[in-house]
Amino acid sequence: MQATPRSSTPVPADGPARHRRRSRGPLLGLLASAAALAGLATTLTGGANAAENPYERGPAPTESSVTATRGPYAVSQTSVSSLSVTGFGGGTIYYPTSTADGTFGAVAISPGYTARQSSIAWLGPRLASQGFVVFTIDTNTTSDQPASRGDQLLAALDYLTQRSSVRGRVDSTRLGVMGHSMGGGGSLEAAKDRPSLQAAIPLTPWNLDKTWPEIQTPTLIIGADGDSIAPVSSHSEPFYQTLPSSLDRAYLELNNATHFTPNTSDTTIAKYSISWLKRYIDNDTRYDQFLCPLPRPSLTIEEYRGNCPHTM
Ligand code: 9J3
Ligand code: ZN
Repeated sequence: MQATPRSSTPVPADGPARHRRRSRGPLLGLLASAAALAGLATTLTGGANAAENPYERGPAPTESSVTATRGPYAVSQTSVSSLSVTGFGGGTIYYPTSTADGTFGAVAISPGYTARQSSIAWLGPRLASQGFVVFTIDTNTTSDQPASRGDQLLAALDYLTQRSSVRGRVDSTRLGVMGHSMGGGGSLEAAKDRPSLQAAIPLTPWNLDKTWPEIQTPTLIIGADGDSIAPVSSHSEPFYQTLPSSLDRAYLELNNATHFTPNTSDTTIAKYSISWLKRYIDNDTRYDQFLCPLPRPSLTIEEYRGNCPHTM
């Protein structure tokens, strides 16, 4: 559904704190010059520009790289048995095979009511190949409600960072949540309960709670124009509209889509999910080009509301 777009909020004129400069002594100056040269070298070779942003991973993005079925990282996967964990139902961890680029941010993803991890499995390799550790989970029971799914997403992130076989590959300070339907409702619950989360992406979310003013995590809500199970007018739209207006937030309504569009490979979901996770989990401003100016309606986008990114 269309509504009058709200104006975007500009970045403060003094810029983010870590970009401010102050005078320094000769030794620090020398180190800074060396860092600048290293930054130049990595820029020229297309590598991660660690001097500018220590969380940046992978080459500079293009329209083609964010819409591709696979990103630059080869992906491995490992199964987590429900018998080996508590607080959620096990799952599959997809992660970049190489350890050469250090740790990665991570995202846990919950399926919806009656569904299992297979229903959201396409997102595992799709997102991990862009440079994230991705944990697609099963819930304890397929009828668990959104608040429980939120708790389970957080239990899965705790398992991932503290006990999993890939814990050494994960930066435990850079975590996000996603989910489909009641799992999307669960991702809102998780963000409400744990404001240290860096990104949330509910996919055609369903929840009886219609108001989310407590959320402090940058949130991209993806709805579907033809959703008759979680209609956007009573789910995604009020969820988005009740997020704090000061928050980095967006509402993407898929055109010609249904409640189950997030259950199969979808280029629009992938493009904006990758951009959101990169921008807010990795602080990677190279992805601002896909989020700002706000996407216009198109064959795949019914409408888009939100602000240009300003969180650092
Ligand atoms: O996870 C979902 O697909 C939630 C939609 C639903 O069936 O809610 C009715 C209780
Ligand atoms: Zn509420």
